[in-house]
Amino acid sequence: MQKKLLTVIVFSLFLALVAAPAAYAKTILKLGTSTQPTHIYNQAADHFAKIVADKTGGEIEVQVFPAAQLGSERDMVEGLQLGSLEMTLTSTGPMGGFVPQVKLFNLPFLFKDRESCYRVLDGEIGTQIADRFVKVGLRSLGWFENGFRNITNSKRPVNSPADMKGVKIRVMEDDVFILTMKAMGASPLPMAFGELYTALEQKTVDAQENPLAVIHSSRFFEVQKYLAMTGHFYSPAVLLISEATWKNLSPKNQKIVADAAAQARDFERGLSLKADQELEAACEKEGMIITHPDKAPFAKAVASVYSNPKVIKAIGGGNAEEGQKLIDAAIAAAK
Ligand code: EAX
Repeated sequence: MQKKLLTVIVFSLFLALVAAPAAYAKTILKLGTSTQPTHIYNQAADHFAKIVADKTGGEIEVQVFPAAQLGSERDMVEGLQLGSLEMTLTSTGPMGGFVPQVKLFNLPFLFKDRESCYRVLDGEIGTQIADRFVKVGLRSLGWFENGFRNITNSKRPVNSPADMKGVKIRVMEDDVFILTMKAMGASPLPMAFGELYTALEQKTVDAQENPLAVIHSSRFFEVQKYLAMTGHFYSPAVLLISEATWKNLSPKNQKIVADAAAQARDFERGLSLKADQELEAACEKEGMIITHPDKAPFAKAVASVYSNPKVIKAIGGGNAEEGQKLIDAAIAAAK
């Protein structure tokens, strides 16, 4: 009898140690994005998921939900704060509403080239701004890339700011984007990305601006005839994890997740560069008429955004002096 009891206890212990972890310890991290499945965000998210699965032996499963299935970029970031979503890869479009200093990166023509972007984002300025996410329940796992944004429209070829006059253009939901397009002479309308294709199709707006990787994967060439390579904004993306989720990971898994994110970031930046090299021709093949305007008149037209007191104060999180310091530091580092 005693022997039988012992066997039962030993067997139960065995089950608890061996079977239970496999059945109960699996962590699922849902990761949402706004863009189409073929877009570089989702290729990078899949890459990240694979590394995490391999390195944790399947203990952590990252599930990717593209195409705003889980809501707009803003909704998803809020989801991370509320605990209804674990991860998102988003543009800075909505991020100024959570950490105002992020608006710094929304300034037009701030960066010269990719080197200059990475120097600022991966250096002191980008790191200090990313560190602010923790206070609002979010944790940055690195600055990814959306890319240099170009203007598409259904009206006319754009060669100078004069061609943008009165053009109704959808912008991301941040006042820096709105003010920039106004300074260019256009009529901006802030709108979530998920509504954009239909808005272009139904002519609610004439124009939009996005990197080639977004324009091509979202098939905007079906509803927009003209593409102008203005590169007026550099749009970073950020991989975010809910701070509550992060805290629940073991130190070992935190390291795996952070390392996988760093690898995915480099992978994604590579895809973004490749997209810029290849997708102009691909858009042309789809029937778009492409122009390469001189950027100087555009930069001149939007220079007033940098001296706008509202913008300076907003970038400083309500403190104009702080904002000006950040802008000056970014300009110097981006040179
Ligand atoms: O983050 O809203 C936008 O135009 C963004 O560039 C897009 O959703 C990718």
